[in-house]
Amino acid sequence: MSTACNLDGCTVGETGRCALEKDPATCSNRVIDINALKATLKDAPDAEDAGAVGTAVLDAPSEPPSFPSSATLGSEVIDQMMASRYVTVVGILGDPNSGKTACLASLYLRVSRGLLEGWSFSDSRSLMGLEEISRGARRWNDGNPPEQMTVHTKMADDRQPGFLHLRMKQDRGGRLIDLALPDLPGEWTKDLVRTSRSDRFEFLKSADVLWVMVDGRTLIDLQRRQGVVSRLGQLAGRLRALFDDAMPQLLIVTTHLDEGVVPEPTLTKLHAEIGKHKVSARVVSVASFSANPDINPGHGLAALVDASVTPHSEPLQFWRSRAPQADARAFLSHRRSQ
Ligand SMILES: Nc1nc2c(ncn2[C@@H]2O[C@H](COP(=O)(O)OP(=O)(O)OP(=O)(O)O)[C@@H](O)[C@H]2O)c(=O)[nH]1
Ligand SMILES: [Mg+2]
Repeated sequence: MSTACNLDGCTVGETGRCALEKDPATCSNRVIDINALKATLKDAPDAEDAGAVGTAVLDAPSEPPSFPSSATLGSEVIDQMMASRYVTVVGILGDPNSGKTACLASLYLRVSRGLLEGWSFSDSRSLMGLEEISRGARRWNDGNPPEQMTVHTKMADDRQPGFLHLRMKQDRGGRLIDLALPDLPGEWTKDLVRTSRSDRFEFLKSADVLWVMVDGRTLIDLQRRQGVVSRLGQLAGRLRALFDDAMPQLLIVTTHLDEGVVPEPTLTKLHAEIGKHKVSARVVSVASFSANPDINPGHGLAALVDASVTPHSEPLQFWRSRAPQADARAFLSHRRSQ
C-alpha cells in the first residue's frame, strides 16, 4: 500500500498507474493529499477574480450612459462654450404669436439647406431642439402648407431659458459665428410688461443683442397699431430699467412681411415712443414663412443675422461742429476749448 492509495500493492503514488487499472482520479481507493490539493488550488487562477464565463469583465459605470443632449441647452452649457469661443447670445422677446419660434425655425431651415444669403451651416449643439421647432413647418397636407407652421412655445422649466445653438460660416471671409438663441414663450414678455417680472430675464444681461419680435400685421392695422406702439414703449421702459446704462443693441423685428409692409409714419411713432425711455432701435422686417409669390420665405433673415453680429455704434464724431460766433477768435480759442 502506498501513501496515495488504500489498496495493498498499488503504486499509483509512485508510478501514476492504478493497480485495478481504474482512472486514478476517480478510483475510490485513492487517498487525496490535502496539502497537494491546497497547493494546486492556490496556484490556479481564482474563479471569482478571473470572472466566470459570461459575467461582466469591467465594473458597470455608476452613471447611466448617455450621448450629449442635443435638445435645448442650459445656460451653464452656453457658459462652457463661451470659455472656448465667442458666442453671440441673442435675447428674444415678444408677445405670444409675434413670430419668435417661426423666425428661429425658418432661420434653421434656410441655413441648413444653404439658402441663407451670405451664410452657410457649420454646426449645432441643439439639432434635436431645432428639428423639434421646425417639424410643424415641414408637415404639409396634400401639398398645402399647414394652417399653423409652429406651435405655441411652452417651457419645461418656467424660470430658466433653454438655448438653441447655431454655428454658421460667413461666405465672405469665412468668419465663424456661434449664436445662442432662446425660444421663450410670449407669456414671459407679457409678464415683464404687465407686472415687471424680470427674474427670468436675468440672462439678458449677458446678451449681445436683443430681438423684440412684433407681428407686423398689428402695426399695419389701423385699430391696433397705436396700442401696439404703446406696449412696445412700455417694454422699452422695462428693458431700460433692467439694463440701466449697459443696454445691448436692440433690433425690433417685424414679422409677416409677406402680408404687408409696416408704414413709415408708424415706424417713426414707434421710434419716438421708445425714445421716451432713452431707448433706440433698428427695425428689421422678416417673412419667416410666406404664401406671397413676391416674397420668399426667410426674407430678411440674413439681414437680421448680419445686423446681430455686426456691432452697431454711432459714428465717431472726429470734429464736432459748432455754430460759429460772429466775433469769436475761433482759431486762437480752439486749443483752450478742447
Ligand atoms: N406667413 C407668415 N407666418 C408667420 C410668420 N411669422 C410667424 N408666422 C406664423 O404665426 C404663427 C405664430 O408664430 P410663432 O412663431 O409660433 O409665435 P411665437 O411668438 O413663437 O408664439 P408663442 O410661442 O406663443 O410665444 C405661426 O403659425 C407661424 O407659422 C411670417 O413671417 N409669415
Ligand atoms: Mg413660440
